[in-house]
Amino acid sequence: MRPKLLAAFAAVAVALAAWAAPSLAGGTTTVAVKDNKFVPKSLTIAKGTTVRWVWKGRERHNVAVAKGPSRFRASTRKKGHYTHTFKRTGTYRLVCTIHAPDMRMRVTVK
Ligand SMILES: [Cu+2]
Repeated sequence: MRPKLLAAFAAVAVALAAWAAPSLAGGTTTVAVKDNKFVPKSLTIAKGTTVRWVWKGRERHNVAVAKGPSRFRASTRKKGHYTHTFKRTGTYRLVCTIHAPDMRMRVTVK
């Protein structure tokens, strides 16, 4: 393949990689814990990204993995925050066990 063509392909590959990975690995993404929903409800992150849940509502909530490649759980609280670094790829279905199934979110780790 000619060098110029190869460079063009490389540029496209870099652009596609940037598009497919909205957050940089090692970065932090914030999710608001509200009454009674997570905002945003769906996230796509790169492996190694930390998600920080920040309690914004007035009621008690928790965060628990209902289904996913690994399990973690934030205890029930009214305020404060909880962080988790996603080290395994896959789809995580999270719920607040008090308000499930309505209060749920999905995290896709690539
Ligand atoms: Cu809740």
